[in-house]
Amino acid sequence: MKTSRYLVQHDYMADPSAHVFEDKIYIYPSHDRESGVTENDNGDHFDMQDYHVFSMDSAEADVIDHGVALSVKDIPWAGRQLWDADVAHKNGRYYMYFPLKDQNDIFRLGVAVSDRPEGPFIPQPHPIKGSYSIDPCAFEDNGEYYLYFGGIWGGQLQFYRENKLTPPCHLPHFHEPALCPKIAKLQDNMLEFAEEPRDVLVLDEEGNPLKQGDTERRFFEASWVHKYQGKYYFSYSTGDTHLLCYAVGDNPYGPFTYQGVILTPVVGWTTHHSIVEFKEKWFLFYHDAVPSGGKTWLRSMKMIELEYDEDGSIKTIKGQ
Ligand code: FUB
Repeated sequence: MKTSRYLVQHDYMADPSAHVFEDKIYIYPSHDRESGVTENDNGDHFDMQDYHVFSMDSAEADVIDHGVALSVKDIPWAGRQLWDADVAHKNGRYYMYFPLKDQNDIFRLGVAVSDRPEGPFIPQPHPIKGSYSIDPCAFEDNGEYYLYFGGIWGGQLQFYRENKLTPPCHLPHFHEPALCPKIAKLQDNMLEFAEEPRDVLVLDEEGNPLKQGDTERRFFEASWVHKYQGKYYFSYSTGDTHLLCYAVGDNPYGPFTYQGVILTPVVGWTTHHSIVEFKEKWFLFYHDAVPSGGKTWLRSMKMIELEYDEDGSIKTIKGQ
């Protein structure tokens, strides 16, 4: 059994998005803090104000904190709450995609640009046109870049139908198909969507979309995509049932067929991750709230080696 390790002792960091840039692992987490905001189902207590970037020369190395890379005070359209971000590299530039509530308290996705993987990242003046909800995940495939996003409850995905904000819009009923995460190809300049966001379908073993009432399998938030042995692995959190799951497909758009659990519940309400290959080993980056004594808004990031069975299925890791 592989063992996990905490990556940072001096601060609270969550939702780690890990990538290999310049032969190192770079980690882009959310920066948790004690804001004093009362805990609620909208996630108002996740009141983050900046991002730090971290790097590691090897999987065993100490983690270097490169300091603040982007701050809410520098984002012209900012309201509040910088949640889970991700970074893509193209032609020597680094693009950070981040969710943030605008001045009407609606989550939009922004992009900020740097010449270095550790930043600082300079935000664009406006959010990405047509973007909404949370948890952007940038994925490159054959020179094309895609952004996955979405999250229900506090992530506001349930406010939208066919990419339009149509409140009051509720979650589907128990027997109806669950709300889908979204995908949009990015334009060459990496700053805008090249198409209308499309649904990412997660299917059961019979080829039917997972239902809203299937709470141990349906999508909640935290999209991540990686490729293993020619297959596309879409992984995500089931939110209120606290599992990290995955589904497999043949191309970035899916559909993806549900396969199983990557990580059983951790201490803390949220679970959120990334998966990356580094020097021929695979790693799961995630978080839990053990060091803060279970305060779900004060999370600590961790990593553990991820293993596959011969048929490509991921071996389940125990969160506790
Ligand atoms: O960190 C704030 C939010 O909590 C993230 O955006 C969600 O995925 C959950 O981890």
